[in-house]
Amino acid sequence: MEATWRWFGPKDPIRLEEIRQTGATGIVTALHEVPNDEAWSLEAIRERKALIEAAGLSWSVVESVPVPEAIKQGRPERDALIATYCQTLRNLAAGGIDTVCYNFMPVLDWTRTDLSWSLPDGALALRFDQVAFAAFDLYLLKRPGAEAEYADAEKAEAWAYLEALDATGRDTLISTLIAGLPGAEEHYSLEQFRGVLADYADIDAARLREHLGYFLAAVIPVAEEVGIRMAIHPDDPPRPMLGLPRVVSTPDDARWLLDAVPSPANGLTLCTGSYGVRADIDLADMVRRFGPSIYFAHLRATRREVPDPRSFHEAAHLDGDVDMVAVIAALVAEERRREREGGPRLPLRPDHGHHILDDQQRKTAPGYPLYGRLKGLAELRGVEHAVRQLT
Ligand code: DNO
Repeated sequence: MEATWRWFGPKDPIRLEEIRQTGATGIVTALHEVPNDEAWSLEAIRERKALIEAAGLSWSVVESVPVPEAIKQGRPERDALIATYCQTLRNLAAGGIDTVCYNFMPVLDWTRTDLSWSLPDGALALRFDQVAFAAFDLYLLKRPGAEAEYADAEKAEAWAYLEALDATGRDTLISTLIAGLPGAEEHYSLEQFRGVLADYADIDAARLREHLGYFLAAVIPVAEEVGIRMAIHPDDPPRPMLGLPRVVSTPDDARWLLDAVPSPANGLTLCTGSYGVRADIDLADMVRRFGPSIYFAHLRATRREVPDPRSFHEAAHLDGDVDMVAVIAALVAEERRREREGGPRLPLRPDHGHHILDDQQRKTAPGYPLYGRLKGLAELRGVEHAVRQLT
């Protein structure tokens, strides 16, 4: 498998020369500076690729070509935006890039309530606290209809949580949830956020799935024609949020997606951190079931909390609820099949990492520190190495 590393472009405080020493050989990046409704030019793609190659690395995966909200909402302007999306895919293929990660989460990309939660050893982790989330939903966002979705005990707990926060704490919670985490290209104020939630008033899971199907029917044939593999990233967390539907949360959703437009260009990102939040998903089994359609892997672990398993924090890569050794063993088996039958190597990246050691002095994006990810990658590569040797 190809070890890769997410790099946010020339503005990333972690330099390509440093990434070269992590053990990664591939880069995962995007032209983050291009607005979501514009095509990426071939020239800009070539320029970014040359920069990466000058550092002795290769551009393995695009993460992400973002899907504009109007496409997710099925608005009339979606056809023009889908044409722009396809142009980006054509330009990426012409530039020599063949794997594209994307997601179809309405409004929000990945979501956490705390970006620097202290672990007993002093490492800082990302966390999703259901109580903080409810406090935001009920008393800061004041979402219409929210009151009816929570039990009285949950409301009381959320209220107590809110009361304990000062003004700065409340602002931090709001911006953590809606101002956009790295890689999420949409950023909202509370007012804008209420507006965009209202745009989804009539969009339930069935309609969102229709919009996803419409997008796939238009985009996958173009991707197939130019030789791009599309790898959809699952919802994070994998469940509906704030009254918004989500349709890429389970193995059944993945099956639906692959069957909607069967094509070698239509595939998955296996994110063990996102799918792994659900206790009902066996990730190694998912690899065995969907192996040939997995075009990219995000390896990361979360730990569900007690008493409410909807709360979780990001654990060390080998120390969460997911059986990472079993997942890597299944991925190695799939990789060997590809070696025999001639398929693309699987790019994987250590997804997220704790902020440890000097990470706590350097200003890197939440979840994307240097040493924390380096440690995660070293552990994952160690497991892969051992699995390969012993099986
Ligand atoms: C978070 C990332 C996501 C991911 C997108 C893919 O760390 O895994 O932002 O890049 O959902 O489109």
